[in-house]
Amino acid sequence: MIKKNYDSDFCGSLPLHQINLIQPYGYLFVANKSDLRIIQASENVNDLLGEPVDQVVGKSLEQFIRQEEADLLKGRFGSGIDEKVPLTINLTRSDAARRYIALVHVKSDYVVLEVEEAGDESTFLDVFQELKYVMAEINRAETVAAASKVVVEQLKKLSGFDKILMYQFDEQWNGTVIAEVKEDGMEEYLGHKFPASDIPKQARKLYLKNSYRLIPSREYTPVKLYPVINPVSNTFIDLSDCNLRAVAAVHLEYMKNMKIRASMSVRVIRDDKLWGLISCHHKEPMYLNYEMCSVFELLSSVISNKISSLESGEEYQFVNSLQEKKTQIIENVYSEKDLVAGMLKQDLKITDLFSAEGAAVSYRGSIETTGEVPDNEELKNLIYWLQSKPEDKVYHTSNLSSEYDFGSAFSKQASGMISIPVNADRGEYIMMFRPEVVTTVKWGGNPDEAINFDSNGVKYHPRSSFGSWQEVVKQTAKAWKEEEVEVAENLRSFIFEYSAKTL
Ligand code: BLA
Repeated sequence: MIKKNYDSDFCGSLPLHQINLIQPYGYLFVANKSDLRIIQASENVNDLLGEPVDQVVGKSLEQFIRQEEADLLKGRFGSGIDEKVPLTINLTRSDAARRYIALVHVKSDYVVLEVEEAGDESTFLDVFQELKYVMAEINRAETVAAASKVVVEQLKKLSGFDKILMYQFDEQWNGTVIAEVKEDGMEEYLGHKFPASDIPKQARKLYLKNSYRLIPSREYTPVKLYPVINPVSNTFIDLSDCNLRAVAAVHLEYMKNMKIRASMSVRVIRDDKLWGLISCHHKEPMYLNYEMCSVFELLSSVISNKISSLESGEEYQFVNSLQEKKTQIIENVYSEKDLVAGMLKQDLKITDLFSAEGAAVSYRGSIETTGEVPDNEELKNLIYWLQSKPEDKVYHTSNLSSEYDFGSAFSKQASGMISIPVNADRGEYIMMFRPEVVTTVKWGGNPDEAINFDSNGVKYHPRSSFGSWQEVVKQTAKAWKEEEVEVAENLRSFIFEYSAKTL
């Protein structure tokens, strides 16, 4: 078990939205909604407009864009859409051939525009056919692994990134690389786990607002905003949904340690929750124009839907088979007119319902068992211990010895336990056991060294190596699924009633 959790404690509390700086691959304007007067802008607007920022601020955006574009922009204000909407603009002051994309964020008091040079007009059409093919390939995949492999391979072809991987979060927000394509000589992360603090919770939360995060070069000079304080809100402007937002220093160092200069990560969402990320690496700086980022965005929603439907399908089948087995066991109890015989003595036993290797039923003064279970004395002591738990709730663990002091003695056959209280006062329980499965977890670098503080205790650094670091996990069984715990709860209600009727 890894010991430290920097996710919620330290890394998770770094404020990302108030960084007040942007990356230099675009320009930022904040303007009044009423007259489009610019109230704040990034200091690099000089490159775009040929006027220093202190002269640009105070003027109206209408002085720089065409009237029809200004009208279109104003038209967006009342739409009620709170997502950033792209708008193509042509700057009247610059080379007429250059088109720009403005990402418009309509806020209650002002509007924020992120401006980037537009790509070649044909870019999207060029990739369109390729995209249709990729979408068909993704949809044909029959497993999450296969769909992930297709998406990383195809995105690598389309974008030219040196490495693309699919990263899936677990319940503790650690993540595992489940698909990877890369150039030769780059470190392999396939099958490796990374601790939650590598992408701490506030960084993960931003993917619910933004479908991707692009860092074209870690060696950039951040651009300040002018004036520093937003004159309407009198605070730093909230940049959380801006693509251009500058990058947290710790992550830039992380990229350096991973030996990459550019990165992009794209969300995979399931049931409104971040399921995973498609992470792209490049050894050299790599800029993707807005059109290409949109391709990633589109494929992110295609793969998200595919993964959702594959997983829902699997869950549906699993729940169905659990329900069928549960019904059969209840029928067995009725036909046998005996709880113990119905659960343990038929072709389909309660161990089959819970994919357990052993079960013990302590009922009406005796303990009957099937399969691999602790010995009788051990079972009795375990029951005393269970009596200290809530009497009206199923208890389950996949690491009994970490919760029950004497559990190590029988962890071979019973590292996992799910127990249904029938009548706790009388020590009546139905217990299912799963054996120990020793596993080796390959981490991308030692997770206990995920963050290292300098001796002054103020400065900190991410780990410097991502080489395979193995953790051997013992005394742990295959985890109980949520659906299995629910079935155990259903069964508890049935047994409770059955037992009351047959007293
Ligand atoms: C951001 N960390 C990220 C991001 C990724 C990772 C994908 C999003 C930005 C990006 O796309 O580059 C991590 N990248 C990974 C992992 C893999 C990968 C795990 O490819 C797996 C192969 N990071 C640390 C520590 C802290 C930390 C110790 O290592 C905190 C103290 C923080 N990571 C951190 C922060 C961000 C981040 C704050 C957000 C950076 C930003 O958006 O400005």
